[in-house]
Amino acid sequence: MLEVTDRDALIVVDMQEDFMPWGSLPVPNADKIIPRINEYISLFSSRGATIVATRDWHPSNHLSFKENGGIWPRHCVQGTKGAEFVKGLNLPDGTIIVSKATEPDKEAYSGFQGTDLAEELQRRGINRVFICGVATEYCVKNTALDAVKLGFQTFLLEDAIMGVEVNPGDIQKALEEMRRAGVKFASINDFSRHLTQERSQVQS
Ligand code: VGL
Ligand code: ZN
Repeated sequence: MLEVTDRDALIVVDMQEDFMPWGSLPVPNADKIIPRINEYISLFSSRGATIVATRDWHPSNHLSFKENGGIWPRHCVQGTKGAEFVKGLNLPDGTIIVSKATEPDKEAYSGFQGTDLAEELQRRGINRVFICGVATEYCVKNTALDAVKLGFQTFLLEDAIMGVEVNPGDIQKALEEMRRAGVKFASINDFSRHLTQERSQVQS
């Protein structure tokens, strides 16, 4: 059983409109994980954990776009509707928003790359991070691998991630790479949610 404490952080990766099935860089079924992510957000909030939301936040001349020689359709351009956090995602007041890949000539798949996220978590005394969101093989994977390298005990919330699977097998490969690096896997039933208290309330 995992008990969430105030030394834990939940990192919600790139749950933005453009990565939804209706967006410009669709991640199939990305919208299906919104309810589960909201469950994690309320669980972690109720235990005083830190909530982080990363966002892909590109300038319109970003090198990752096909029109600029990159491999992706234009997505998550700073200030546009497509860059907004997806409607229905319940980010609480106090969520740390981390914008990444904000410079024209640099790609950054990890939420730790070119940001002050590591310092902010260390300042708060965080020792475990729990990662969910999209896309499994890109921003989720690179954020998790960096978290391990930085010394955080790192958990992948496997029931709250989705991948793009550009090539068949990409998601599976990414999961194996994370596991090999020392990332632990967890899902909602691994967490203690104080059912005893709920039961006693029903009985009384
Ligand atoms: C991502 C492709 C391009 C991601 C970001 O959030 O995983 N993927 N930019
Ligand atoms: Zn991007």
